Amino acid sequence: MISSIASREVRVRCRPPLADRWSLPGARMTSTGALTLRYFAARGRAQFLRYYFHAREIPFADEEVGLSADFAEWAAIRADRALAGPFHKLPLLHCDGQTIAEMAVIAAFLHRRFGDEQRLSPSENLQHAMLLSSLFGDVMTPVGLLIWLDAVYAGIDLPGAAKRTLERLNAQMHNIERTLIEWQWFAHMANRPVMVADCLLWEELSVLQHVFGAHVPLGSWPELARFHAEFAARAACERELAERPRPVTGRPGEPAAIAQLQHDALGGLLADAWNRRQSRDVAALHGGDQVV
Ligand SMILES: N[C@@H](CCC(=O)N[C@@H](CS)C(=O)NCC(=O)O)C(=O)O
Repeated sequence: MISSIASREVRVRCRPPLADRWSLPGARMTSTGALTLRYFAARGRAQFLRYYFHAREIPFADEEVGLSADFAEWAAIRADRALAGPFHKLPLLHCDGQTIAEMAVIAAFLHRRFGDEQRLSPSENLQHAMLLSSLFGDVMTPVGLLIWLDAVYAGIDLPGAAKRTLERLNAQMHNIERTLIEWQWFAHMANRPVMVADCLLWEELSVLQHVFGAHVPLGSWPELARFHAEFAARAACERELAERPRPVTGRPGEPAAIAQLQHDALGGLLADAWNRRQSRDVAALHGGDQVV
C-alpha cells in the first residue's frame, strides 16, 4: 500500500550557506542518509518539522497520506506497523534505521540529531523543551480540537467554545511572549541556527491567524508579531505553505468549518468590540462617562 502514499523528495534549494555562520558542525546538513517524514496531507503535527528540514537544508522524503472523507488511504495502511508505527498514528520519522513516533519525541530527536542540543546551554535546552511542550499542549491541541468540535460533538455550543478557546489562547500567547522576552529568546536567535521550537512557534502563529483571522490580535503581542515577520526561515515556511497548501487538520470540509467559526461563532465578538468602541466615542463626544 506504499504506492498510495505520495512521496516527495525535497531537494535543497539555493540559499545562502548557513554553515559559514554557525561554528558547530551540522548547522547545514546536505546529506543525512534516508530521512522520511510520514504524515497526512495536513499541517497538523508535522508542518513545523517540514519547516525545520527546509530551514536547515536537510533533504527528506515528505510522504503524505492523502485525506478524504472516508480516510481510505489511511485505512489501507493503518494496520501496517512498518508504515503506521508502534501506536498506529502519524507523524512518523524514519531516520538512521530507526522508526520514531510521537511528535514530541521526533522534535527532541531532531534537536539532538542535528546538533542543536550541543549549541544550547542546559538551561536553554530546558527552555527549548518547555516552549515546545507549551505550544503542543496549550496552542496546537486546543486549535485542532476547536476545528473538529462540532463534527465530533453534534449540537455543541460552538460560539461559546470558540469564544472561550480564543480567550485562553490569547492569554497563553501573552504569557509565551512575556516568557520569551525574559529568556531573551529572540535576542539569542541571531546567534544560532533555526531550531525546532522556532519553527513550531512560527507555525502556531500562522495557524492562529489562519483559523481566527481578525480575532487574533497579533499586534497586541509586539514581540511575537516581530518574530513572525522577521523569522530567518520565514521565506522557507511561506514557500512550503504556498507550494503545498494543506488544511490544518484532517476534518472533512475544514475551510467551511473555519469560515463558520470566524463568521457565526466569533463574528459577534468583533461586532461587540466595535459597538463598545462606538459607545465610548459617543459618550466622549457628549462629555459623559457612559460605560457599555
Ligand atoms: N501522541 C501522538 C498523537 C498522534 C495522532 O493522534 N495522530 C493523528 C493525526 S494528527 C492520527 O494519526 N490519527 C489517526 C488515527 O488515530 O487513526 C503524537 O503526538 O504524535
